[in-house]
Amino acid sequence: MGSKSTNPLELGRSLPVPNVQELAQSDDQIPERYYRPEADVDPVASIDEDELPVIDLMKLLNPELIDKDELFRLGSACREWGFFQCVPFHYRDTLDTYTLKIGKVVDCLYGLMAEDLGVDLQDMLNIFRDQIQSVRINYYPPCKQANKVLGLSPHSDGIALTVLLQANDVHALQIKKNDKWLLVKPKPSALIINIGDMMEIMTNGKYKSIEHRAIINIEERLSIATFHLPSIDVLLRPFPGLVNSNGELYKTISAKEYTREYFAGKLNGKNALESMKLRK
Ligand SMILES: O=C(O)CCC(=O)C(=O)O
Repeated sequence: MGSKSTNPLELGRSLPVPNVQELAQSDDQIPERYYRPEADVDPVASIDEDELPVIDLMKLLNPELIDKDELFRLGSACREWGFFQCVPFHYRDTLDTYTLKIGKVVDCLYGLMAEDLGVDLQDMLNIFRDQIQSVRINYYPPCKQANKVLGLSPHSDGIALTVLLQANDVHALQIKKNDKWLLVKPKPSALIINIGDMMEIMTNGKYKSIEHRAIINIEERLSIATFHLPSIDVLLRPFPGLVNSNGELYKTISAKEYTREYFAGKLNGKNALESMKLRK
């Protein structure tokens, strides 16, 4: 299983934005499009309410010596949180080497997820044989009116698995948990992993693709998101064995069509995934 660097841009892309570095340096008013009054009033979880599950990759890397408790924790994180942090990870590379290493971490996670779900490993490997990897570098400028704007609107990811690295020590990622926004404070050198919409469909809703957003701070912030999805011709449908008496919960759709629909929806909460549900 390897990651293929295909350019999926012809299927859609994030909205183009003006140069935010210039914007941050100017004393102009914040443009209307960035104002998000709800950012200031949405319910936010209290600081110590919860911590994103931490998974120790070292305990899971050797297939002969997998720590079953750690595997159980990984499975629960995917089912109950849709997000977890992986330690340890040391980032001192060029972007090329970094994405290559991330592809390997992700391949390893697919194998572990197959084991957790009771899915045939070969079925999982077949889906991701020619997987596509794409990278987005997010720059969030410093802002004096940080509480009035959002850096990234609430959305779930329209892919299978995302790996996020917060490149400096400014916290801004918030995930929706129990109807409140919970601020993620990753451990030093942790990768943040989240389940995307395609994985939720393929696991028939067992793993959760969770809404998240990024706030703005008075300090600048940089994050690197690496997205992984199956080859665009793959049909997204539940793995055999994950459909119980409730049947399939989502429409069957190709990765290509789902990607088109996702981008047409313009980062709007979980709308794209909701529209795939067979029962509301
Ligand atoms: O910068 C972050 O923490 C969130 C990034 C993100 O959600 C994305 O790029 O889709």
